[in-house]
Amino acid sequence: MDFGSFETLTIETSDGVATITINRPEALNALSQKVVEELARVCEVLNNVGGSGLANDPAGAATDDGAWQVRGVILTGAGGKAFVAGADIREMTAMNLDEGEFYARSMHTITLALEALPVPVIACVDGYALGGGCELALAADFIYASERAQFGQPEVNLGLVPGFGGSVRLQQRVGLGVARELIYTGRRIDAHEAHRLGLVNRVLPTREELLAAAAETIREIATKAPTAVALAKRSINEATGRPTAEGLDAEARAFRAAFSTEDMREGTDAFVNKRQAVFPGR
Ligand code: DAK
Repeated sequence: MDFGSFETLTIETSDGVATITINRPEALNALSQKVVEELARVCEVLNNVGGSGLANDPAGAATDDGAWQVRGVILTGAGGKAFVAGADIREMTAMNLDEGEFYARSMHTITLALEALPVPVIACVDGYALGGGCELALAADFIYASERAQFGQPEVNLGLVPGFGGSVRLQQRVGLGVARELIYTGRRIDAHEAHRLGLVNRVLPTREELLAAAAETIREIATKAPTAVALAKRSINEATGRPTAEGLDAEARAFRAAFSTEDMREGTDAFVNKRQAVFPGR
């Protein structure tokens, strides 16, 4: 899988795990326009995982060999001090209204693109995840954190409000009351409080253990049917925030699509015949 070259990101793929590292440690990995543009490019490439058309129709996945060479994505920040310390405040002060809107829309596109990827994304937060950084982490499927992680939506300190989806996704993750308190106070919380609130799935002592735990989870997911995982992700995202009946409708459509996959035939046949399933990924 060819990602091209980047100024502000590094991408490594190993054993089905693609690790995207935002690499601007001198600015605590703040989301400059360049970072946003490069993240958009990576998402475009990753959207082809599983074969052409998979993201839109897992049941019609292409059959090319190695189509599922990436089974999950780790999103993290370089330098050990920050995941992402937010929007790039310096750049932002120079933006006019149109540029500000373009910046916000580009970031929205990225968070939606991460949610639309046919494989799970785990944000590995080691250090600060503030403002746009917390919002970027919230666009991942779930978050693992190191002991030194700190989360917050400090926009009110700058006379701003969350602009990259925090008003929507934070309340979905932690509930309305907690989201309101975090956004109105701009308060920072540590990894354990974030875990207690349901913002973070797991807390690991060190960066190495954090990344290893996320890779291990992706390898566990990689033993499952790729089309089923993709469809489950899609139906969960489609159901989020919708009335129950609409969520159930999304689930029923995903179930129907799963029924038309070879993965489903293989998985159910393997169970009935008491053998290990070998999923073709289509
Ligand atoms: N942007 C740019 N540079 C940043 C930065 C940021 N968000 N955060 C840190 N840096 C830079 C610092 O300026 C410093 O650079 P030098 O002075 O060395 O050149 C370097 O990173 C190291 O930072 P510090 O010296 O401040 O490090 P400390 O350990 O003392 O403090 C800190 C770490 C994370 C507590 C502190 O840096 C901090 O408070 N940073 C800002 C955190 C923050 O407020 N983040 C939220 C940003 S607001 C919009 C849509 C969305 C948004 C806005 C608009 N539209 C609709 C247009 C989103 C807004 C946000 O995310």
